[in-house]
Order: sequence, then structure tokens, then C-alpha cells
Amino acid sequence: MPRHAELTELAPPPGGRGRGLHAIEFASVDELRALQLERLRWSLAHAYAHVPVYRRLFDASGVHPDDLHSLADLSRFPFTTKAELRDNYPFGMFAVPREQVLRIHASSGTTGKATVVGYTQGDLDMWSAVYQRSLVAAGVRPGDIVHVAFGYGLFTGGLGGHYGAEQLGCTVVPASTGQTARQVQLLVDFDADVLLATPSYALVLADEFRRQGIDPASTSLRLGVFGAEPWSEAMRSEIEQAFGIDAVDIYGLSEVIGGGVANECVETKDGPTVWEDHFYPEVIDPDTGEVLADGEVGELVFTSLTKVAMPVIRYRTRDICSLQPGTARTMRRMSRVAARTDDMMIIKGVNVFPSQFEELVMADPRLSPHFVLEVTEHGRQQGIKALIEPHVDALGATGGDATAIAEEFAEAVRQRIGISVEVEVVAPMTVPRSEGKAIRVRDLRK
Ligand code: DLL
Repeated sequence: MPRHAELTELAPPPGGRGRGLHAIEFASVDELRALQLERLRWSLAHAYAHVPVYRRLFDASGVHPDDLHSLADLSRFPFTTKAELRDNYPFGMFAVPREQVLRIHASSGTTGKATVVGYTQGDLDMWSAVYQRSLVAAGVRPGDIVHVAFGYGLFTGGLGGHYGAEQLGCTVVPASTGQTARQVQLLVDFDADVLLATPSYALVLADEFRRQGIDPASTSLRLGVFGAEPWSEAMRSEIEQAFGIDAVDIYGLSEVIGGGVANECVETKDGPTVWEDHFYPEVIDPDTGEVLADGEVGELVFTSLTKVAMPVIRYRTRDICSLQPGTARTMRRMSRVAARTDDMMIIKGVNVFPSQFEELVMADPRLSPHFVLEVTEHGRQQGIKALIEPHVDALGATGGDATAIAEEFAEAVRQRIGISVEVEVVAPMTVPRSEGKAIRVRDLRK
């Protein structure tokens, strides 16, 4: 039995802030750091004792779990990456006998093998607890009807949200993805209060409402908890206005637990609060591996503090963001993840991220949020072609013509991103819709 199980963070805080709030969310920073240090010692020792990969990595770096005397000492320990998970596919990262693993999830693995993660019953309980905490932060309350439109299955989105919402005492509608017309009907017939989905699928749902002649803002929906892919403030406004709801950001990744590693508080909407009593965050310089101070932008790294089946030590997420001081909670916030190190395209020497295009697309009222970037290669020259759908009535209502809109957008890209691109304003409904994570880049090189 790990020591953390003796800690009673699930007790409601004195003063009764309401069901689902955990005392640790309002502890002092000193109390939080003390708890983290105690749990970090346990987690390092657990990984070293039970996962041969970690023992090898620690030994090769000349460090031992006993060398950790302060949280800062974590920087002496080696990083882990997706490569370790792939190389030890499927169950080689588990720290418990396979029989104690009650659930498997896996990433899709577009190249090579999937990344497999496992959970003990205790891990599943912890996940439900942090997801419940996430939903409470988002403004969800017991008794709400929660429509889960994240995919169910090996992806962690559906089941994570499902158990978290049930634990909070909500009525859960496990809609999963797909059958968009039917989802709209269920949302209307059941009077859902809360929608959980990727932000891009929320926009697909909004379009489907309109197609059925229903104003999406006329529904009973009060809140949306959106994540699993990068999205911008402009997209938040678009979704909030379309549905007449508050839209908050949920962050997570399967290797660390799934959705619910961090969640934005609805009262501040200033970036997801990291549940750092379970997931210890660091931000590093992706090139040197040096730990950066809070506020500086770099690659986010997580160490699990309480996970039993598959501890992760200094796992490099490839997500680019910064850590910020807590506001609505004691715990630190992360800034919106606008980019991943592996999403970066280098076009004529300029670093380019799909999210930069999203911002520009969202800023132009004549364009819809449905776009895809084609990356091409001619000889040694790489290029981008942006295919963007107009807003349904943009061409008709404004009398604008597609070529002029495309030229103006190309000019905006030149000025703001610093590269020249080919732009085509394509016919509505020609950019493929995604039911889960939006695919923003189509790589046509080789
Ligand atoms: O996307 C887990 C999840 C489920 C998160 C439901 C939120 C809600 P993976 O499929 O392993 O897990 O993908 C993780 O997605 O490293 C980020 O690059 C990206 N991502 C997740 N949430 C956000 C977010 C789930 N709120 C990867 N903003 C992460 C930006 C996000 N990117």
C-alpha cells in the first residue's frame, strides 16, 4: 500500500465549500510542497524498485531515489520520453503484476506502435477524483446532466470524463463521438447542462444545430469543458457565443493519467490549474533540458506522484507552455498549450505552428474555423498551402469574393507569421470534419 493512500485529501474542507472540493486545493503553498516532496520520494522509489527501465535510467545517470532531499533535486533525475514507452511495448513500463492492472488505454500511434498505459483500481479512483475536481472547477455541479462527446475506447477522453462526472453525482450521457445529428437531438431532448468534447467537435455540433434549424444558443447548455487539442481564446469566444455558455479548458495526456491533469477554473478562465498534488510539473528548455523558472515558456514535463500501475518520471510531454502562480486555487496554472514541439514546421527558416494559423483564421470574420494546412516539398523548398472554408454566408452576404479573401489572408500570414503561403478559400463542407482531435496538417511530403 503506497503511503499516499493514507493521506486524506478527499476529506471536504472545513467550512463546507461544497461537494467535490478537496482540502488540498486550498492548502498553503508550504503544505502543498511538503506533500509533493513526500509523494515524490515514494514515486521515485516505487519506479526504481519495480520498473527495470527506470532502474537502468537512474543508474546510468548516477542517481538513486535516496538522493532526493528537496523538490529541486528532481532535476538530477533523467527524463523519459515516448521512446521508452514504445520500446517497452506493451506492458514493460508497468510497476505491478499485470493481474493488478484493471484498465488499459492507448494512444492511436499514427507512426509505429501505440503507447500503452495501465491503471490499478487505486489509479482509476485517483483519476475519477481529479476529474471530478476538474469538473467542479469548471462549474459543474451534482445533478447536472453531462453529455460526454469525447470518444470512448482506448482514448482516455470518454471514460475519464464519464467516471469523473458520475463520481460528482451527475447524470452522464455517454454519447461518445459520431452520429452528430443524433447528438444534437439528445442534447435537446435530455436538456443537457454540460458538454464535454474537443473544441473542434463543439464547432461541428454548432453547425449541425444550425443545419437542423435550431439556434445552438437556445439549448439548456450552461457549460462546456473542452480540451484534448490546442485551441485559442478566439475559439473560446466563438464557442461561448454560439452556445451561450461558459467554455473552459481541460488538459491531460494518457501517459500521465488522461484528461483531468489540469483544468481551468470557470471564475477566472486564466489557464488550467495543474492538480499538482498528483502530477508534479516542470518546464524545461527543450534543447538543453535545463529547468526554467515559473513564467518562462518551454516544454512541460510531468512526474506522477501517486500513480501505482505506471509511474512516469520526468515525462516530456512536448507541449509548449509556462507555469504561472495559482489564482483561484493554491496550485500553479499552466498557460494555454498553443503548440507542441513536434507540431513545429520549419518553412524557409521560420518556425511555424498550426495554432498561429488558427488565430489568424479566427480573427477574420469571413472565414470559418474549418481549415487544413498542406505541407509540400519541391526540391529542398518546403511550402504550406492553407485550405480554408468561408463562413457559410460570408461570400453571399458580404459580396466578397473568394480570391480577394484568400489574397488578404495570405498577406496577413506574411505580416504576422513571416512566411508566404498559398491560400485557397474552398467550398463549404470540403475540409474533413473531425469527431475527435482536429487534423490541422496534411503532410504531402513523400
Ligand atoms: O488528449 C487526454 C484528454 C482527454 C485531455 C480529454 C483533455 C480532455 P492524449 O490523446 O494522450 O490525451 O493527447 C495528449 O493532447 O500532450 C497535448 O498535446 C494535447 N492536449 C490535451 N489537452 C489539451 C488542451 C488526451 N487543453 C495531448 N490544450 C497533449 C492543448 C491539449 N492541447
